[in-house]
Amino acid sequence: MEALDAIEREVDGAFAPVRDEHELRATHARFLGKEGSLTLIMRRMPELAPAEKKTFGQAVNRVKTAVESASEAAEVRVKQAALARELDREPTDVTMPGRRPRVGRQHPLHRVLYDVTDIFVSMGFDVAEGPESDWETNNFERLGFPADHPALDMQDTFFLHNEGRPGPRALLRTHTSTVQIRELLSHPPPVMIVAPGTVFRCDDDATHSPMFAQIEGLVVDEGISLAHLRGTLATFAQRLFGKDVTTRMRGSYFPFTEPSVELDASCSLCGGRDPHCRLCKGSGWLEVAGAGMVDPVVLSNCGIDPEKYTGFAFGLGIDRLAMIRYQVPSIELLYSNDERFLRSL
Ligand code: FA5
Repeated sequence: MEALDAIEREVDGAFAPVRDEHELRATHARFLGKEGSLTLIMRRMPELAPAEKKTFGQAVNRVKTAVESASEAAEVRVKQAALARELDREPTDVTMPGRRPRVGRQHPLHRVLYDVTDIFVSMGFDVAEGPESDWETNNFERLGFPADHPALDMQDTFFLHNEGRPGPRALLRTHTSTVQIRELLSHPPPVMIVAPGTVFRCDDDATHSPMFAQIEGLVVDEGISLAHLRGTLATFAQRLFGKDVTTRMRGSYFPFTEPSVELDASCSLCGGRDPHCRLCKGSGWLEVAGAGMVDPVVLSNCGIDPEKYTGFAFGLGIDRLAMIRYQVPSIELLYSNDERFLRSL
């Protein structure tokens, strides 16, 4: 017990001069390390008679607590001193401006996609969705692409699991026109939907990306004519590009529309007046959509009577619209996620 008392008297004096973590650890070990004075005393516990053990145990605990609290107090002192030394070395200039947290915002493709969808919703369209992987039948056959028809080459396709396997082939959809089929199979007319989404083709150059976005439009009801298509797309173009924009239709070909057209909008930048315009390249027109009257074969393939119902459909390339709106020279920029570019739009 005397030895214990002696140790207790040593504790405060031992920790008082401690200046750094190394000294702190050494001083702590002097009492409680493997060969520490308190550890050595505790090892002698078994030599004591049972009656003495209790008093001795309590005394040991008291001294141990004294060591731990002196050690903790010294640790706080050491850390504060280290911080003070560091602040002395590199004084903090409290007048420096703070660092503004960077706030993200919508990707330009999403901005265009939401704006375009909003325009159609305000005209009364519902929004429909379909899966990005689909069956070949929904992507091609029911849309009137005959097997092995040259029109299939227009959309170089990523097939999923196929070669040599029986049964239907799956693919990454090459256009959002798959949603026309899914919609017509599941809803009787009248149908009036737009279907935005991601599509995939084996395509890669300044204006073509292997993954891009389209928005499909489909209206099927009694008495729908090409005039409805023209009016819808003309109104859309004016809402997106401005009131002064005019539209024109050119004859085209898609297996699932008859007649088929391409819709062009007059150039929103030069209005057709600048032969060197960087947007329309002097032609005065920008290609905006593929479209047409739904081919009666498509309606029959989906169990809808083509004698009773007619319809129109269109497909817009969202990436192209974004490139026109933000004057982006290469489609790759929309996918490479370079923050400097994205922040500039
Ligand atoms: C189609 O995909 C038809 N499904 C559109 C359609 C729908 C016609 C309904 C009639 C009725 P097309 O292959 O032309 O058509 O593509 C439509 C638009 O997608 C193009 O005008 C273009 O803007 C965009 N596009 C096509 N391929 C790419 C690509 N690789 N990268 C970026 N945009 C593309």
